[in-house]
Amino acid sequence: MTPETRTRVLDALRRQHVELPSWAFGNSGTRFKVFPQEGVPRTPQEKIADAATVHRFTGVAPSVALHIPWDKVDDYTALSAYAASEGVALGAINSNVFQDNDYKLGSVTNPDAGVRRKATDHLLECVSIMDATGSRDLKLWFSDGTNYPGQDSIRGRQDRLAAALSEVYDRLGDEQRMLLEYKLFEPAFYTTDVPDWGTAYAHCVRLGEKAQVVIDTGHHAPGTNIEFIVAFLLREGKLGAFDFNSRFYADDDLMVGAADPFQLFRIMFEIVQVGALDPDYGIAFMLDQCHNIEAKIPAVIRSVMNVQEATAKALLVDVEALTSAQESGDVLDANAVLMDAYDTDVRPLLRDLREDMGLDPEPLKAYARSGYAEKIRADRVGGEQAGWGA
Ligand code: PSV
Ligand code: MN
Ligand code: MN
Repeated sequence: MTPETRTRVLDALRRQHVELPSWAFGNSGTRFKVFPQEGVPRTPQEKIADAATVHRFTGVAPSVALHIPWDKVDDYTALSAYAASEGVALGAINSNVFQDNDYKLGSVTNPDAGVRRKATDHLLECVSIMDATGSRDLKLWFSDGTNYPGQDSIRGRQDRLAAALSEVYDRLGDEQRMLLEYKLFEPAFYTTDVPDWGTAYAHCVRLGEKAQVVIDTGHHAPGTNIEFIVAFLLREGKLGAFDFNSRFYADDDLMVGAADPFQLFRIMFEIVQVGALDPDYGIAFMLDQCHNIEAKIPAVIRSVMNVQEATAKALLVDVEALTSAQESGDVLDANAVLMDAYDTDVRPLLRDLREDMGLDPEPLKAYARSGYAEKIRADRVGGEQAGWGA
């Protein structure tokens, strides 16, 4: 690696931002069992404190996304000030129109106008919360869909979705954005109203430039080429954010980079090629994970490190050599250039980066030594521990 390459790569990595989800710190599980862990946060403030701890050890996770109402408080301005006092900012506001009994047949696409009104009002309330927290992004995911052919009109539901999105879009401030997340299936099993990037993209194009698509890496059919979607949306200026996680089967929400580090590298390569890693480009790189059996804070630290490793490898691709191999039609050489970068052990480089940033080069070991885990275990007794959904 030339000194120039090293400087370029380190500079880019120093500026990288990964946003943490508040819900990753709460108890979670499957529909079969939630295994509670000791020391788990009881309040939004404690979730923020845990996220800030991850930032203290990694240096690249300076914001935390909230989920409403899981992180409901009376005073969001005060919550924002609390986050700042812990050294982090509040990031995307995730709406939740999937956990009320009213939403059995859908939220904004429900055949009942009253339910649609309630769901849309929640989304509008989330924009008011963004006004108070200073958040830029409203993240929308709809569990809406149907289970049986004939259950409802596919076209009618698209019309209802478009109407709700447009009402919320009109409420956005100049600096605010709407991020629309798609998901192939679950909880609906026959049709999902926003099942894929094409549907999300089409709604966002109609809405306008403040609407962009979220790619949750776990929300595709097996074998889907996610980096193609990344490249396409980047080209159209419609990629707003990622929900990073990894999966072996469906929406597994495992640690990003655990199941398929090569896929993460390929995604990050599409990002770095157009300079979209820089926070000023406007893409939010968030995690959306649930740590069901592993310790939560170390799992989030590990995830951030996995994103950094994939990014470092992507930044190391010799683009000149790659372009020349591509232009001369040398398929094997082009592939070899990419694989050379992927096969590089970037861990020493990342250790140097952390030392440069005044951090311990080994975040997981430093966290284990810090005593934070013991402290939260001792402190957080009594009260109700937060869980996925509480
Ligand atoms: C849905 O599966 C999803 O990915 C959405 O982003 C939700 O807001 C999130 O999970 C909750 O974990
Ligand atoms: Mn998600
Ligand atoms: Mn998901």
